[in-house]
Amino acid sequence: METTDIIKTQTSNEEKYPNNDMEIQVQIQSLPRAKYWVGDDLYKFQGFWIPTVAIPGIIKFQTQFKARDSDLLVTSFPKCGTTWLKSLVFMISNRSIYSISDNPLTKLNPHDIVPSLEYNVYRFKPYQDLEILPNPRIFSTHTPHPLLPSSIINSKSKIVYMSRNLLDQFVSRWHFKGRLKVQGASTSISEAFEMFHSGVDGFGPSWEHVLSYWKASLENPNKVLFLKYEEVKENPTFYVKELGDFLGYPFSEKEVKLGMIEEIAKFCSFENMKNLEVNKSGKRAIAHSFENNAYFRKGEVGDWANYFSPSMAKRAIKLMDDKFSGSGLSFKVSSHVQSDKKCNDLEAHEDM
Ligand code: PAP
Repeated sequence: METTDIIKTQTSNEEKYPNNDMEIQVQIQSLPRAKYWVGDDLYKFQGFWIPTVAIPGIIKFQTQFKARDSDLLVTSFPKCGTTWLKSLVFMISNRSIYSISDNPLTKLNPHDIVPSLEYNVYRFKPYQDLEILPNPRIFSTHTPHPLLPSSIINSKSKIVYMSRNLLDQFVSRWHFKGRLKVQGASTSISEAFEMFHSGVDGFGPSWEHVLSYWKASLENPNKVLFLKYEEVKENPTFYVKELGDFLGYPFSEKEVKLGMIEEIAKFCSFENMKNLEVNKSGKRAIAHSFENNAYFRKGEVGDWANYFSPSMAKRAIKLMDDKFSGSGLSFKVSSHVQSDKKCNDLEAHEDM
């Protein structure tokens, strides 16, 4: 089955069979609930705040997914670089099939090539027959690590996680919300920030999500590769090679000499992906209402500084420092200055 056929099936299923499984709906109604600033309400599901619409898909993912050892799983907290990681994983693992100039990413948005398990594969029914998909199957999920099905944990499938400093993540989500015509459009950035800061956040608390994959990567580095957006941005070729090794698609000497690593890094770069016609003017093949260009905004490190008040910035940096303290995890928050200096600058600014 070709990628385009899979999309056609999913698209028609989405229209014909909205997920209205009564048993799951009843289960959801008994969970703690919170209003959210990005669309539908959140429910506290197995310890995390999950958007209503994603819960049925996660439950079915947990109970029905049968992992293959060759499966590749793209994982992330929303707005941390999922789209980018999908392109990289797809290009690296399919480079023997497609040329750089004529590959499916030139015609489809990365989200339509690498489907989300909770939002696409298991959200609608009848479900896509995953058994007929060729190896390597590549899926994505925002599901926190502790909620992943045992089938994935017990298989030799590979998990790659893209993390990002949470200040840029928040700003990216803030803008994305503006692109979706969703409820909560009247929420101010400072109100949204309070929810982010309290941990009542889609798939959050964000830091719990990040830490869950961070710990899994430390415990099992051959199974979980933990990447940071800021580092991949700084040295994409290094990480293309690293991903090739980790995923089981190492680059041969010949490929290295031919510049294949650089070509893939360049193809998947923000500038190239944003300017592909499909991403400039197309709409999602699976979720029709989404314009592809909503996934390519600025692609920078440190854009939060254009939106945060000094006190928001101070609180967010402190939050990250507190939550990640002792874990060995830290993030670069700016392309110019380090976090300590940024904090000092902010303090000076606020004292004025
Ligand atoms: P998702 O969770 O909805 O899938 P995700 O792809 O994780 O979104 O995040 C989108 C962010 O990644 C955007 O960041 P920004 O709002 O700060 O600009 C988007 O611009 C950025 N992005 C998308 N593609 C790339 C890429 N190829 N390289 C770097 N950043 C990218």
